[in-house]
Amino acid sequence: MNKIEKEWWRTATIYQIYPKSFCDSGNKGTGDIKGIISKLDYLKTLGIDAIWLTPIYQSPMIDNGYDISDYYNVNPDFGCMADFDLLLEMAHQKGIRIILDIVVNHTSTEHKWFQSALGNKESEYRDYYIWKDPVNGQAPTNWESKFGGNAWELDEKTDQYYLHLFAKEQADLNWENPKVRDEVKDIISFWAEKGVDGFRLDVINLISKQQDYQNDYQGDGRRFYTDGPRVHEYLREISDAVFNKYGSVTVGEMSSTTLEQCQQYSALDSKELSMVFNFHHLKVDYVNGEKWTQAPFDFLQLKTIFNHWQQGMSGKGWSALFWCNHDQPRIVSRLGNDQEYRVESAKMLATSVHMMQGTPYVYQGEEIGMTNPGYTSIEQYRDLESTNMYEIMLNQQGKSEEDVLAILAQKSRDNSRSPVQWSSAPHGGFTKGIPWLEVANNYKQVNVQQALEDENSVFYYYKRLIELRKEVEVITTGDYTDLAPEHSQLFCYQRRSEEQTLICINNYYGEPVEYELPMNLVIEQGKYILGNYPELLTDKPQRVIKLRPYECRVLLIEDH
Ligand code: TEU
Repeated sequence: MNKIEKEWWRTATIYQIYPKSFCDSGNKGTGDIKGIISKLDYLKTLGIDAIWLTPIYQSPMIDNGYDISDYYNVNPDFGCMADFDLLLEMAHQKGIRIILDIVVNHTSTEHKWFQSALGNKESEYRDYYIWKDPVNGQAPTNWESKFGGNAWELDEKTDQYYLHLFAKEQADLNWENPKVRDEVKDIISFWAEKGVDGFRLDVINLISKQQDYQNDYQGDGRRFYTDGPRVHEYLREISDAVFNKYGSVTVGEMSSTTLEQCQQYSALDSKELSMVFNFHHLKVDYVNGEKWTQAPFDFLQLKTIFNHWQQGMSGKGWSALFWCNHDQPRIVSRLGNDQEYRVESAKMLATSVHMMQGTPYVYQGEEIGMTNPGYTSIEQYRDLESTNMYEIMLNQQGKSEEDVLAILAQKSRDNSRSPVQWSSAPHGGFTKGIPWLEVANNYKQVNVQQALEDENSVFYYYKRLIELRKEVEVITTGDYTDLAPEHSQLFCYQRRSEEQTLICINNYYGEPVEYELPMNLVIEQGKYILGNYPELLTDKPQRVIKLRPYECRVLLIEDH
């Protein structure tokens, strides 16, 4: 595995910023680039190696920037190009790399290409998008948009539909058209030339659609465009032309994908991408794969998925390790205990993925154990997916408003988009104005200022996780074995390399539990290198361990 030592991102930790909710330098009520610049020293203290910025480009913000109308200019809500250039320069001065979000499965319908193509079959940009004639007076296929409703919208002037896998304001690009692929290369090259260090590729495994556009009588249509027929060809083309030319680190967001596909996307020869996000572990609280439901999470399924991917990607591909992002609820509320055991369970959940092989991503606020905001009325929500689904669940599925609001409080993407809580000042110190989205009501207790003043805070625990990845080689190169796959509350796995054995033990529940370490482990040579009940670190490891509620421990055995 000597290739692993070579690339910086194999031992790095990447921090995700959703600019709209990160820090407002003024009183607009929305975050901006100047606000990010003001927090670079905080991020340096945390010890992260790179920042992934979600889209900062010009956009009507229907989908908060994932609907891009101009790839070459900064959204004035966030600032100007000079602000970005300053952020890039100052981040680099502090040894922090910058990764930008590239959304090229679709553009905004406000983009000049789409505006030219709409209502005009002769436009030079018509074939940049996917247009189909009606079938029996209806949409060309029965595919569903991921935000609810049909995935096609009629252009009445030309009596053709255009495809939109997401909102109708997000028109899918036609990657079959080489001019589209050339435009994408130009966009990425523009930002790479400025010194951007890498790119996160939004739903990049959806760009190649099966060209027969048939109805789906078994599902919502995703099987006809997910990991499609030419996706690897397209990625190799872009990689050769741009990513490998600039040495960019790349991470692909893979929607509904498979292990085999991800082994290919992130193969160690980097012909396509450096690494991939997959979401299988974040569907264990879905009922029959349906997100908009309420259910306790399936713990055994979670461990099975982790085992499948850790063992499957070992020596073949490279995973982005994460719990949180701007689309997912806060993990401490979702799988932990955001009340009595908020600190312990936040640390335990972090440990259980940060000791795995891959590159960990920390989402803004996760490092201080931020929780879901607990909204109680639809007026508090801003995300179009959530407001669409509110209407659908209420008016098409017949659910009660009480049930719908309970589901939104658990699953809405706004759960992760409430502003970062910097201090106990009004609105958590996020803005001097009125925030675009309400701050969680626990900001006086849960905030960065409090965390920095508490040596046992979640913040300093994340800082230690980030350091350990650089200090302990087995975390990066070791194999993976689940030591208790059937255990109903313990997630306990082993990482092993030639010189080191690491045991990561996590109690996922609020009840105490005993665990006996396998006899073949020479624990006399071991020492605890991390734990979320601080006093244990001086303990001498015992064969039988008594774990307290949400307790985790990391045991390292140096095999000399
Ligand atoms: O997300 C794609 C994706 O898979 C999620 O949108 C998921 O389908 C959705 O959250 C429903 O659970 C990416 C971006 O991360 C997301 O913010 C964008 O809305 C989406 O693509 C469209 O660009």
